[in-house]
Amino acid sequence: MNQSAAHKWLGGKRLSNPRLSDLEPLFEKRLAANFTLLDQLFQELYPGRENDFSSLLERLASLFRARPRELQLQDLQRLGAGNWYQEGKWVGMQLYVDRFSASLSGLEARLPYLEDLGINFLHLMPLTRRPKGPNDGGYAVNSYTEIDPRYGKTEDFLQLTERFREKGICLMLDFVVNHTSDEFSWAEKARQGDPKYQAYYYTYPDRTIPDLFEAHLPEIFPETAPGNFSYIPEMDRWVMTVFNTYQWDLNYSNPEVFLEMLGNLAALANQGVDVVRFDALAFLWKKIGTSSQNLPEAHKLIALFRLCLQVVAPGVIILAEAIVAPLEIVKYFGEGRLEGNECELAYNATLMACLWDAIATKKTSLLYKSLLSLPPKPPEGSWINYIRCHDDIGLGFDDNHIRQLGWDPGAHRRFLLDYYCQRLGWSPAKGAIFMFNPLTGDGRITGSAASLLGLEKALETGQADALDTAVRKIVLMHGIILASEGIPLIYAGDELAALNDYSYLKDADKADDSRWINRPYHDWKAVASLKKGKGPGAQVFGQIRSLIGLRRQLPVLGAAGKTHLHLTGNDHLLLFERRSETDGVMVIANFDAEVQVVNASWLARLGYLAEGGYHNLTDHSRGKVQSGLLEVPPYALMWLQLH
Ligand code: OTU
Repeated sequence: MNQSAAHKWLGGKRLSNPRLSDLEPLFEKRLAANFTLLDQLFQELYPGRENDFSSLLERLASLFRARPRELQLQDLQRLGAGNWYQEGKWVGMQLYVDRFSASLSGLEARLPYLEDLGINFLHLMPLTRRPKGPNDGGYAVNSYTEIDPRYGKTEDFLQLTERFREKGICLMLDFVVNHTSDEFSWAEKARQGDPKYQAYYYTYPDRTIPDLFEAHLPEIFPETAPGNFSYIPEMDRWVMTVFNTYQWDLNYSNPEVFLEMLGNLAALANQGVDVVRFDALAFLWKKIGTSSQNLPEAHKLIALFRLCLQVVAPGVIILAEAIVAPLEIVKYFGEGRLEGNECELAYNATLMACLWDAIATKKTSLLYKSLLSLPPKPPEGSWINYIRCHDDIGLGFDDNHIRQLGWDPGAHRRFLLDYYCQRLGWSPAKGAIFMFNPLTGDGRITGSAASLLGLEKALETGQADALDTAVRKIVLMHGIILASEGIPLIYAGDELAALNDYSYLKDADKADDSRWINRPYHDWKAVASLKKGKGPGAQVFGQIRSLIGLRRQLPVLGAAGKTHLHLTGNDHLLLFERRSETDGVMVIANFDAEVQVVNASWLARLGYLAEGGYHNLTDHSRGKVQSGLLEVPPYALMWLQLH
């Protein structure tokens, strides 16, 4: 930390916007506070590029000036309030605006629905311009800031973010930081032969370097985009395309790319975005001879973005979209000197994958093993807890854990794919397989929560007990994320038990991507009949809504409670406690089709039973304990409060 060093780099220049005169000293203060690490990381990533570092400092000054005053003030409030994202009040939903409400103004009209459900944190899927043909649901970007006309105008978006601020709704948007579309202006110029922009991507005149990379790179979309490079005839060069062929990987070894992308990030923040989801951030740095995922340089680069935001928009936080091995995920909160300087939020992909494992096996053994071996996250970091998102469900377990349970990792993964992807006649699940790779046997799972949990099949057969079981499983899964530490995030439609959407098969631009099966259009007819409805949709909605309400009433389920995982010896159950000094909730979930039992005297000793009876907050049921055992019905979710 060194004020005068920062001053020197700025050439002694002072900021001149008079409207911000009262905020002005903040820039230098913040820069000075972050200068040492910023300087170190920049020199390590870009040795000998002093001129680019001066450009970075100048850019930071202008980005600071460009931040709207209202947001500057919000930054100050948030800095004063501490870790605002760790307050217990947040309950999130993820949605595609076109599929939920047709447009941005339509979304404004639907806010009462979300408020009634208890949602105050929204992840809106990509909104900016994208190619007309296949565009990976907007993850191929033609612009980082211009709203795609299909959603409305930029003014509609700005108006919406203002409404969100009035109502206290937190807005999360994507920053597709790893790649642009092949129609992005830089890609266009590269294609026309401009060497400056060819150097914004990884482009090569022949296969020599691509082949060296390929020797160690896995394939992300092996069915539809095999390999990691695409030949572009117009420029007669190969370009790195790790995801789809129309998504060109940005070359962050070029400091100009970092500078430009920082501008795009700040512009996003300045539109009123509170949480920036760094898409595919594990892939940001490439190195021959490695898988080019989770490299130390990627962490440094993310920290560099974070430190720059710390100077220009410190109220804005970053979510790590790192759907990677359990031990790698937690590193995105920042380790060592990067602790507290990387991402504030990360997806709890380990919990997510293990919950699906528990449903299929009816056992919680792998869930416990994975959770117990997770390194603790730093106190500044928080999880986003979810049961599924717009993507596939990957089987992100540690093979060693599977082995330690006496199972064979290959066979276990095959079983899960078979169970969820309709290869076992007896399985209630109705999902689809995504990106099966015959070489490795790897594949991922797609499907809406309700269809994966048996509702679609139950409706087809009309069996009442199967219907009831599916509803219980949907509530069970949501009840766990709603009682977990961090921000729960529900996928829009799952609260209504939405089934798979097969309409994508008729759309040539989507038909080869089975993730569209789990991105249904919101069923407003079902919403309109909720009051009268007694069907599974209405049951699920009613119960999820009431669990959200309970979460709000019980501060211990929010920020106040620490988490204690309890091993009971019964491998069909998950038991965890949220505990503060004065309050506690014991969460009990039964993943089995039979009644399972918990030792009642142990529960009583901890304070979760009174006068020999229990009170389950989730359905207000009360009951007596018999023969010293608490009975947990099939697929039941219990929240017991400390007496
Ligand atoms: C992300 O996911 C997005 O969530 C996807 O919707 C995009 O298609 C993709 O990036 C490209 O922008 O491969 O199947 O962590 O799992 O980053 C999903 C690795 C994906 C990947 C993840 C990626």
